[in-house]
Amino acid sequence: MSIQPTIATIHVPFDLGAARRGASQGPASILQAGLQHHLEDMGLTIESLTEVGFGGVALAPLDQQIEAENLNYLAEVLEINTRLAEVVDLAVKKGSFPLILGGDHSIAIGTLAGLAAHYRNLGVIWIDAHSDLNTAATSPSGNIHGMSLAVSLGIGHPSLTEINGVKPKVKPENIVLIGARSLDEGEKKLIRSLGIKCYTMYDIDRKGMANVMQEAIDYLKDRTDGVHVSYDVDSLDPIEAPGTGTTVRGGLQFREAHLAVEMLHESGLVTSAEFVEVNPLLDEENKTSQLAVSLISSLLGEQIL
Ligand code: HAR
Ligand code: MN
Ligand code: MN
Ligand code: MN
Repeated sequence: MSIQPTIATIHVPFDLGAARRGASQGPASILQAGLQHHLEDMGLTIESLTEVGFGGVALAPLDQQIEAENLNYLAEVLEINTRLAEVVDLAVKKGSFPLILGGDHSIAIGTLAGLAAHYRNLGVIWIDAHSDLNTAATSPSGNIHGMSLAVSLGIGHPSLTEINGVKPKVKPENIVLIGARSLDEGEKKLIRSLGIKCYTMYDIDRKGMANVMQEAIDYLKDRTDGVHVSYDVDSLDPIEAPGTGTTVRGGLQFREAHLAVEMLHESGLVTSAEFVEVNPLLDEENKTSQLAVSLISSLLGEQIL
């Protein structure tokens, strides 16, 4: 980002894609941890915040029911993501940098649906303990936050894969997974059969984060015309990020997590980002929300010196 665009902050207080409630309070908590001031101090222009939600504390059950097996809250996930796609699409049209705050990771469906029409080859860096490549057939839980990347590849319930028309939203060769350490059998098969680039925790241990990120950046820079960073905070070790619904031991350390986004900023490739799965109800003294603020700032160019 050589010319700093305006940041369009989009809040998505939604958690019905996840197993546990609370990620819906993620955006408010990240805001309370000082995001706005922090970004303003960095000299960034923040566009007035947009909220995509059901507006209200409790979610009124939708009238609409969709017949579907092992797809929890499909109607609600569809509704939120349809609306989110429109808001993201508008932000890109205005020339802003969309910064989406989740919410559980099912909202990546709407984010990518909103971005898709604007790029011929959108790159996606998916930083996550999981790959979110399940389908209703392979998911052990039926929770759609574990399926959002598959949906964006065009694999999943048609109501979801068809949001905003364009399908698929992203091509397998334009995706890089970083931090994976909890993959279901069906997901492993899909990663292998589609040849998706995947840096597991093993790879990060062996090569070091600096090498992994350099490889990821070199891989994406010639083949993509924009890069979206989808940052699931459960990629971090639970010691650093306890406030998230599906923690997995053996994750990214604080500096590894920051180095990844610092290098992404430096690459100049990043055109949008989302930070998801912050669950303040499970957090310890707002540690995870503060971490999110710090990671977002680094991705947007905050430097140590
Ligand atoms: N793979 C498991 C499932 O599909 C767990 C998904 C976990 N949640 C996330 N995704 N936070 O990144 O149910
Ligand atoms: Mn700071
Ligand atoms: Mn995820
Ligand atoms: Mn995850």
